[in-house]
Amino acid sequence: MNAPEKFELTQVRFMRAPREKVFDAFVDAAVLRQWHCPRGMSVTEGRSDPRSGGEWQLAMQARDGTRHVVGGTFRDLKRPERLVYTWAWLGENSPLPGLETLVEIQLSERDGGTELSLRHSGFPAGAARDAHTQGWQSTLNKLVDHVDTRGTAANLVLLGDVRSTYTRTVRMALAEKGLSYTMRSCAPHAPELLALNPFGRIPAFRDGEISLFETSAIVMYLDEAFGAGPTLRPGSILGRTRCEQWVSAINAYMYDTMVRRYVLQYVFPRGEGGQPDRAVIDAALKEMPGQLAALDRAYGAGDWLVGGALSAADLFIAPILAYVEGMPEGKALLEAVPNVRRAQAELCQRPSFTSTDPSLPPAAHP
Ligand SMILES: N[C@@H](CCC(=O)N[C@@H](CS)C(=O)NCC(=O)O)C(=O)O
Repeated sequence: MNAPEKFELTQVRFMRAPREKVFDAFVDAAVLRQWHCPRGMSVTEGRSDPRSGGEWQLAMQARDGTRHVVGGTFRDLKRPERLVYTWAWLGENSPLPGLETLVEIQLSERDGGTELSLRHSGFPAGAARDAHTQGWQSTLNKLVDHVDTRGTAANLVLLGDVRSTYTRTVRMALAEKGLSYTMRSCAPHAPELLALNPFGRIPAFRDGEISLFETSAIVMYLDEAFGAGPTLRPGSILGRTRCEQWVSAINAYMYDTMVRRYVLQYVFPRGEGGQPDRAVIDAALKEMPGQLAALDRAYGAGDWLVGGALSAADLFIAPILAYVEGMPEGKALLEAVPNVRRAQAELCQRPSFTSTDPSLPPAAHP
């Protein structure tokens, strides 16, 4: 059996910020309140008495109102390089009642910024350590957002190709949420991509140490982890499930028909003599009117695929329709679906759409 002291975690993070700023972020109650909780939560109360033997305490609140209180005692404070304090969950929601663990933080200067090394020890089991690892990863992302000169772009990295419709969907979601990020150009199945997505498709996404693949999962994460901007999933059960229904249909059938078997046949012709494969295109063209008519009925007189506001479903379909429109049969196909055309024209006005136009010069893409 493992001895209890074996159950500890370490995290190492670089941030473009002076050590003093990082140190103060851990001990100044006003600053702690701005970041010290995982994404999607908020700090509702915080106090701190930063001297050896002084106490600190924070209350964090989840979206559903659940309150988690944590606190402890400062043991060692050597600004700006070392900080040691105890950590115990308090109150009725404590996952580890009566247990005191230890946090040790070392701050070193590196490349004009700070490397933070954190050790959290004293967990009774691997499950508690792993839950705290996830919590720290997310919480340190918020610290980096807060202190790093690049803001969220120090954490949020999108791997993909600005020409890919799925990559554009995520970029539109990031723009709608007002989040700055780092775009890393990456081809499908490139080693860097495969390290994050075993299926090799683009896009993949990182928030600090946390990584995700599949566009709908990434969009859901952005929506739930960041309070800013419009919510991309409707609030009602029916709205949310309808949104999921359209995202799923776009993923399962419409992308395949409209992009893979139509647009891409023109853009990357693979037929005889380097020509588009007519048989493949004609087969896709047979399916497209039915799919577009289904979309047309869903829009009805409104501008949004689901409910009365923008949702993830609109972000999935808009980049696909934009490509279809530019293809030889595209205009005629869209002529037949006036609701789709009207809704798409409305969406094309949004800054999230115009700023992610794949034909913009490379410098325009973050
Ligand atoms: N279901 C995936 C689909 C992603 C996808 O198919 N991306 C295309 C580019 S738009 C791709 O990587 N294609 C390369 C391939 O199929 O190997 C998602 O939602 O992210």
